[in-house]
Amino acid sequence: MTVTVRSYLGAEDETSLGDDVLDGLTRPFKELPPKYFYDEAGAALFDRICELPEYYPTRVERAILAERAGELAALTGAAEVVELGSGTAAKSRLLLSSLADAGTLRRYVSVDVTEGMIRSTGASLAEEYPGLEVHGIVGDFERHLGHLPAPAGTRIVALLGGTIGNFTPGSRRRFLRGIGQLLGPDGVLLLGVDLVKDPARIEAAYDDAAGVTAAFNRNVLRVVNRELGADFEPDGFDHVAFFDREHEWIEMRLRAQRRMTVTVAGLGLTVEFAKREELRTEISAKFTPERLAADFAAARLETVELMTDSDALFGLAVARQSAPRRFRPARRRALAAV
Ligand code: SAH
Ligand code: AVI
Repeated sequence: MTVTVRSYLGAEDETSLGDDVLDGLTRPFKELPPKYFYDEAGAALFDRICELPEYYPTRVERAILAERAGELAALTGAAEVVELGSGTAAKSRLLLSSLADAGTLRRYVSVDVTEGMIRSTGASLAEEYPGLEVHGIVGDFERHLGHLPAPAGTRIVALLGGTIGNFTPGSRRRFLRGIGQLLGPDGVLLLGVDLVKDPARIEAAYDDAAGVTAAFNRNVLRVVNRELGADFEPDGFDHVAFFDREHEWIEMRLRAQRRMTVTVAGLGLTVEFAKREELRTEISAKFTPERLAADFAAARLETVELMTDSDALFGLAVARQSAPRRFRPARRRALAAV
């Protein structure tokens, strides 16, 4: 059994948390990046979200994969799955099993900020798939993809769960462009995207009756308290989730119940919150096939197939690098004549 785990999170990441929090809390409209939700407690809360009746993305994406994983294995003949933001890899096992059955699977590479998850999932996968090489990277997929090992053969890069929706539009395209460069000539991107639908359905998924998403949202304040010596009172903030119809994304915010002064000792920072002032903690963009195609085009990718469920709730896109642009002699001649 070969499991290798490398961590690229270190002192500079505490600095990067500090910089992000300083930036976010001093903006005219306060915000914090969603990647800080996922300490061990946040990761456990996310797992509970995935089981909620209102949170359809996990269930539907799993069903699509269960139906189509065999086709994906046949289409790609992949030797390697590189999963970004892998979490517990619950759904990726469907893909790994199909590739193992097809006899092509050699290596699974996971990248996640949550170390415990990388270690425990890596150990379980190595046991479940005898002969599988497992390489775990504890790191930030926006900064550490340069540490991926060289490809072990045809690659599938998987970004599941709708995580791409947590990027703002410009960084989303930049990120997809970076992923394109990891694919090589034969590799594909497998991208889970939540689709635009009735806003009430989306809002319910982010504001569940049991209050698990609210606890997940407030957890980011606990992370900042612990890591940067802040004194946020998480229970002094209300969970807010609403669908922004113009941008077609859900926003999660935390709304101060009263006027508050928060100190972030590690940054020597004091922040004032007005009563009902909101702090944005996440956007989760929802896609149409057109938006996805435009993002892919901007990232020099093209859709091979967009697999969806019969209610078009969620999509699983297969994309590859677009063919390089052809040399156009006629246009060059015209330019030369000017
Ligand atoms: N892919 C899983 C988990 C999705 S939750 C699924 O589909 O269910 C998002 C995952 O991405 C979490 O495990 C979180 O720890 C990880 N994550 C979030 N931001 C990250 C970042 N910047 N770099 C690496 N991992 C990140
Ligand atoms: C990880 N990510 C895709 C989830 C989402 O749906 O945007 C995180 C989440 N936030 C609230 N519920 C789940």
